[in-house]
Amino acid sequence: MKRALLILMALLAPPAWAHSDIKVTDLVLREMLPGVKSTAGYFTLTNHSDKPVALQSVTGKISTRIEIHEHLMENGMMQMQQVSDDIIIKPHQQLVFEPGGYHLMLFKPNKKIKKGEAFKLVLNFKTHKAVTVDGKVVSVLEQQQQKQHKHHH
Ligand SMILES: [Cu+2]
Repeated sequence: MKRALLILMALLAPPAWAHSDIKVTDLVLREMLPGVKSTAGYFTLTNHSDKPVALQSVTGKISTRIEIHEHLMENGMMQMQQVSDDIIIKPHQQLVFEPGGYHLMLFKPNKKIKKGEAFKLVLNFKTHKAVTVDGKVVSVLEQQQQKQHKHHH
């Protein structure tokens, strides 16, 4: 009886984490390679709310130019292009930025991006307040291992 009541309460009451209905995990930037003026970033975004959200842009102190890119097959060749439309994430849907798909491109960062460094990025949405996310700079190898690890689950 008591247990059933608890479950009912859990279903009716708004969860304690209701304020953070957009969850962003695994934000990484790839370490910058010598002689290259840009680098890529990846993360996983989950929309736990009951409304769709529209990701408009990503900003941060680390660079004045951060773009959202996607990979497209064109004439049998993998091409990369900037995403101009908002990315809509439906309720309870996940959006994964990963190699070969959506990714962040960071141009001319304000400092050298070195492995192990921490940084913050801000995700700007159309109808939702901006979300600040902590990230970590990883080496190309670490980033590949992280991806493989994820795919095992
Ligand atoms: Cu790109």
